[in-house]
Amino acid sequence: MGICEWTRREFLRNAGLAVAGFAAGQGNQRRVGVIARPQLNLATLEKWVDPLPIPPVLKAKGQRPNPNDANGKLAYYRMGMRPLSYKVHRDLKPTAMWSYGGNFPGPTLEARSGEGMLVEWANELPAQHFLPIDYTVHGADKGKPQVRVVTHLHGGKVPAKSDGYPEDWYVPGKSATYFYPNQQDAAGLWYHDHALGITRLNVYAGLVGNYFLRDSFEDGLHLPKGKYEIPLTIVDRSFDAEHQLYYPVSPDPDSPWIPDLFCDAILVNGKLFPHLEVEPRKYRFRMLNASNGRMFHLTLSNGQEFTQIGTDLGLLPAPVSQKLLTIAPGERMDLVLDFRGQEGAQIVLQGDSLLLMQFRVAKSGPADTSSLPKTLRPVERIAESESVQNRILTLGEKDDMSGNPMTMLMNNAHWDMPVTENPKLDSVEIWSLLNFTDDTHPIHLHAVRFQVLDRRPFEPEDYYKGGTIRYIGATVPPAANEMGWKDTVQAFPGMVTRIITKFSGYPGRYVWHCHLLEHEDNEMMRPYDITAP
Ligand SMILES: [Cu+2]
Repeated sequence: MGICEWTRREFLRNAGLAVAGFAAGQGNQRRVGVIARPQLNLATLEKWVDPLPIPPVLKAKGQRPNPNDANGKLAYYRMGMRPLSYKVHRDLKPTAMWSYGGNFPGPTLEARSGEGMLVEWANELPAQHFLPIDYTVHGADKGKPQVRVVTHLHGGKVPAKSDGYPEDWYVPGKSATYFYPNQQDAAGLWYHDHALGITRLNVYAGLVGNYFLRDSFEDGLHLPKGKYEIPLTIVDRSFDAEHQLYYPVSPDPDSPWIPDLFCDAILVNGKLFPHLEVEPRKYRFRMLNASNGRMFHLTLSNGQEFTQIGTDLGLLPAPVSQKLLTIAPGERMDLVLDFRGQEGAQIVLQGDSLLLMQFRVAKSGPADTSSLPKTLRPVERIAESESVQNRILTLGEKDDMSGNPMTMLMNNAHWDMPVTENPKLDSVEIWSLLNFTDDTHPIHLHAVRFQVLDRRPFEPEDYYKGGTIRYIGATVPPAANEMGWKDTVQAFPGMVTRIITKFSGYPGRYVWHCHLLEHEDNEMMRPYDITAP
């Protein structure tokens, strides 16, 4: 019955300090979180009454001097973060949210590869937060201002000082102007808040938006575009009986942080149960899972396949068609859906017993002149032999004496401990992510694009006792739709997930972290340095 529920696990534990989760799913228990206010009953809402909104594209406000070229100028954008009162459904009262540019999702930024730009991210929010801050979480202590923001361009290859480092937050009335070089391939990037200790609350409040980077290679494919290219930004939320955002809390009033968040009100581009009128032709959908913690397992009600043409950071070598899409928080999927042959049909996008949106296919329409080529963009595989370092990195959690998760850790290290990952600029490394918990953690590296090498089950206890990895199953190659460039990888429980990347771009301090925002906020994030030679 709970609109939101969260899990607390009873793991094998060792004096309250063990990194938990020796075996995937072992002794797992789910408890319903504290719902302190009456909740909206979703079943009473009429479905498919609101049209799917398309976020506006932000226009440049002229040009500003290029910080890296005394004679050059760059397009300049200004994005204000401010409160928004927004009806997520025709029959609901407006919901108080926070927004980029007065929109949820925020206005889309359109960029061209090779053309840098400047974005001023302005904090125009009030001084008080409206969601439950946990002052015991690292970086969110009572000495800090409640409302702190810093924007990260997820997927961007960006100089460190423009990356949105979690400690680079600023308060209402302040702003930061970031330089985005756009020296990378066409891809669906996105921007969102990244302030230390309260990212989960700022994103939940509404601070997310899309950033589409385009290039001439992609133009040459003649994919569906214009009104036939549509962003689908998916988030789960919970609403109270007054139709306001509800973020559940732990039973401990002094520490309201919860380890996982799964809500069952699903917003697509900000609306509950929206519909989209489509023509019987190909559409390109830029799907983003901007949820705090929910992974979606998506299907279409008519059994139709999704054709995936791109991953987080660009086009796949060839389209991949499948009936089930699993998309974790932080991931993007570039999709083509062909509604030809579905004239007059009403098709529902659904998953995990949740209804997301409806496509209404017209009985006829103009001719489709777009293409879906059989091959897209070559993705040259990085050879393992190029790697100069294989880092073994653990994903775990620390539990209290009752087995409740207290902190999520990577490499058993806290945020403020010295940097341990320090790859050299332009060097290739393999990172092996050993997942000791029973969650899939979507692990995101800033600044780089990587490839998934493989996954393989291992015996956690051997690693604890002797520091050695003993594999207990066969190597699983990446799925066909993971064979492109990625910046977020699903690290499965009980598995070693290996990724390979070249740390090209800019030297400086970045972060890598779990993109389950409840984990990220509670120490499942680490600084790392790309070091100049
Ligand atoms: Cu995690």
